[in-house]
Amino acid sequence: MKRIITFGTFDVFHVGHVNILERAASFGDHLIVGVSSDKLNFSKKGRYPIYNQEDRCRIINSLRVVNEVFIEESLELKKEYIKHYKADTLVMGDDWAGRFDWVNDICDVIYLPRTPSVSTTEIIEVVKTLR
Ligand code: C2G
Repeated sequence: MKRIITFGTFDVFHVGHVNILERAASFGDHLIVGVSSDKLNFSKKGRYPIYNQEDRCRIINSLRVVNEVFIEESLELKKEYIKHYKADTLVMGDDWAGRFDWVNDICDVIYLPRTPSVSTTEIIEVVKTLR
């Protein structure tokens, strides 16, 4: 039984998120998702997500390929989360390529190509122009 872990904000859920979660799930038998907290998002991006962390967790938890969800409070706690959830493999999109290699002494690290031409930021920009 192989356990996969991945992390993300997954704000304004879109098909790029579906793709990475389905591909992450295909590497093992059990997919655990760390959903970045509202506070963590504010500290990284200088704004709060559109959907709050409870709603983002509910959306991720409702997906067929996802087995477990928790709130990720800090990027530095990766190893603690990996150990706590007994993950064998960390999967991330390649916008994070190389950034989590420091956990590779306790699990495998795989970066998958991002889905082109879709992002939460772009969706927000497009919605802003509608009237
Ligand atoms: N993603 C993707 N294709 C897109 C958009 C996103 O494959 N077009 C992937 C990202 O690479 C990431 C996941 O979807 O693996 C979640 O993306 P975000 O919600 O943007 O996550 P982020 O804010 O980068 O948080 O601990 C890590 C972080 O908290 C990641």
